[in-house]
Amino acid sequence: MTKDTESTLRCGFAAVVGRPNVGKSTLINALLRRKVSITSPKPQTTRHRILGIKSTSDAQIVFVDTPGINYAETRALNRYMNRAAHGAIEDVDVVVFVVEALKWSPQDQRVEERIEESKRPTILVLNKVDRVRPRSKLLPFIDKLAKDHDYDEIVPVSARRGENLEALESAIKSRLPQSERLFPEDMLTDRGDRFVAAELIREKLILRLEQEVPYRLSVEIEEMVARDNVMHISAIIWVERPGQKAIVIGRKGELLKQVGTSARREMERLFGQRVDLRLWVKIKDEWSDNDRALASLGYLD
Ligand SMILES: Nc1nc2c(ncn2[C@@H]2O[C@H](COP(=O)(O)OP(=O)(O)OP(=O)(O)O)[C@@H](O)[C@H]2O)c(=O)[nH]1
Ligand SMILES: [Mg+2]
Repeated sequence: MTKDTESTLRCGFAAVVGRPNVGKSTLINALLRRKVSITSPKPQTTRHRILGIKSTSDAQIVFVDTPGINYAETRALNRYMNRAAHGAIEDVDVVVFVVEALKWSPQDQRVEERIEESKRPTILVLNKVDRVRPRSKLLPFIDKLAKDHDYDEIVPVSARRGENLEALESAIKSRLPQSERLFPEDMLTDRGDRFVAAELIREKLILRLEQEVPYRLSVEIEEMVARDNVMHISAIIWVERPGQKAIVIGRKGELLKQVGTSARREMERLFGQRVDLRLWVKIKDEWSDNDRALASLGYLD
């Protein structure tokens, strides 16, 4: 590539923010066509800031996935998650504010107020338009939002079906500064294999657990070593109470076994290697409301 084209590259950070469960992580995965962030039908799945890097011939968009902002929960873990999201808003070139099409809740309103304070260029994404029937209902919704707020652009999409993602990508790109690439062209995320492994286990757990249990567990990779062409991984699932431990293990260990099998299969695909996965469930009293326990489990600002 010549110097000339290098200097016309547009590169920068785009934070994807919104209340829990609107589809932020699904959207980033769809834009990258790779899974860099876990997703689930339950709110508060993402707990950290995670970079997803998209390099094309004329741009590099560094998407910042963020935990869903939630002002109702006040546990230490939740405060950590809100800080992670707020911090992302401050540091980026563009804010991609995600809501669900045809829904505008008081929670969305509060997130918007926070974004406004940052004075960053903001693109409003109306996600899940595949659920809107008839589609003509979208127009009045868009008109009203455009009238009441000051967005740089409003883009309806379906992250799940991959609809209208090109329009969103160009809206983001056009608001990035001209600069050299910020990361190597082949780099997809800032997160290493250990983080990815822990997140995949957590995703499989969230999918199978109900009520408060998904929110009271955390996964720690104890060991991850390649030996004889096999990746040996041993992980601890931390919960807060004996009752939660029993639920995670399941009758005759059935739930834990399913989680292990499904996480292992996905790791093998992702790492391109055989995986031997061992899971242990342990109790750490009230870890999710204890700053020191959080830090020791990797929830560090
Ligand atoms: N119908 C439909 N469902 C979607 C779409 N995008 C995401 N979802 C679903 O919405 C749910 C939440 O998706 P996530 O990507 O985990 O949402 P999130 O905003 O990252 O959630 P948190 O990390 O908890 O803040 C999942 O069940 C997704 O499959 C979409 O375009 N259409
Ligand atoms: Mg998420």
